[in-house]
Amino acid sequence: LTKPVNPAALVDKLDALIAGPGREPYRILVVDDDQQAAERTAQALSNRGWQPLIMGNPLQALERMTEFRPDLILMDLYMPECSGMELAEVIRQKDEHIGLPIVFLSSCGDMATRMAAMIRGGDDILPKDMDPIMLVRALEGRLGRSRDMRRLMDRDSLTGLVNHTNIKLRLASELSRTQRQGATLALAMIDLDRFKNVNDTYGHLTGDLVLKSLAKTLKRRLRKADIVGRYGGEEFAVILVDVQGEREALAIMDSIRKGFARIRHRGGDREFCVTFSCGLALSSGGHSAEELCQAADRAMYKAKELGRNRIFV
Ligand code: GH3
Ligand code: MG
Ligand code: MG
Ligand code: MG
Repeated sequence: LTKPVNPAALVDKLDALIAGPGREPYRILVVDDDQQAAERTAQALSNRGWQPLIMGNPLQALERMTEFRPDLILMDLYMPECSGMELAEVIRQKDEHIGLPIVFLSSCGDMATRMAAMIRGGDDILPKDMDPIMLVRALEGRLGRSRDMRRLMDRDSLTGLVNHTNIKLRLASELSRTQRQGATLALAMIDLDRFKNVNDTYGHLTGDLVLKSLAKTLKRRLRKADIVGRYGGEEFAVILVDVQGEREALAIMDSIRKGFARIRHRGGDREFCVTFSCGLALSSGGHSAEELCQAADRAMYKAKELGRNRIFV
C-alpha cells in the first residue's frame, strides 16, 4: 500500500490477506430502483473484495437468484413494481433461501415499518443514508456466520464434497449461466463398480476410505471451477463448466477413470483396485437440472450394461 494509507482500506487489505486466497468472495445482491444509491453501495462492497450484483427491479432480481447464489440480499424497502417486503416473502418460500440473510435499507425508521419488515422475512433494517464503510462492517459478521452454517449444511461429512441437494442447486445455477453466456457444460454421473463386493470383502470402513479416495482424485484432477458432489452412497456427480464439447468432456473423465483405476487401496494386508462407470450428458442451455441428471444417469446405466469401467455419452 502507498502512504498515506486510508485506515479502512488498510484493515480491508489485511483482512483479505488473513482470509487467504481461494475463498470465494461474498456475493451480495443489491436490489434498488435508485441506480445511483445502488452503485454507491456496490462500490463499497467491491472495495471490500465482495461481489455485488445490482438489480433495479425486484422481478429481475428473482430471476437471477438461481444463477448468482447470493450470500446476502441488500434491498431497498420501497420500489415501484413491488415492495422489498413482498419480494422477501416470495424468496422465503423456497427451502434453499430460508436462511438467506435479507437486509433492508430504508430512510423510514418508524417502529411499525420495522416490525412489518421483520415479520415478512427480513433480518434487519438499516438506514438508507448509512456510511458505506459502516454498512460493510454491519454486514460482515452476518455474512461470516451464514457462510459457516451453509458450509455445514451443503457438504457431505464423509468426503467434504457438495451434497445431493446442493449439487442440484449448483447445476441449476451453472445451466442458467451456460445459457446466458452461450457456453456448454457437461454433467458426469459416476457410480463405483461392484462396490458392495468391496464392503463385503474388506469391510465398511475400508469402503469409506475408497469413497474418500475417489473424492480426492476428482478434486485434484478437475479444474478449480468444476463442481464435484456426492450424489448418493457410492455415486458422485461432476459438473464440467465451459467444455468445448463431447470430446473434451470425455477426455477429461476418461483420464480420471484410468487414474482412479490404477490406485491400489489397502484392505487389511491385501491391496485391491476399484473402478467406476460414468454417464455423460451435455447441455448448452434449454435443459432443467432434473432433465440433465436423468440423461447422465441413463448414460451411466448404459456404461454398466456395456461391462462397467467405462464412460458412455
Ligand atoms: P454396480 O457395479 O452395479 O454399481 O454394483 P454395486 O455393488 O456398486 O451396486 P449396488 O447399488 O448393489 O451397491 C452399492 C453399494 O454401495 C451398497 C452399499 O453398501 C454401498 N455404499 C453406499 N454408501 C456407502 C457408504 O457411505 N460407505 C460404504 N462403505 N459403502 C456404501
Ligand atoms: Mg426506492
Ligand atoms: Mg449405486
Ligand atoms: Mg455401484
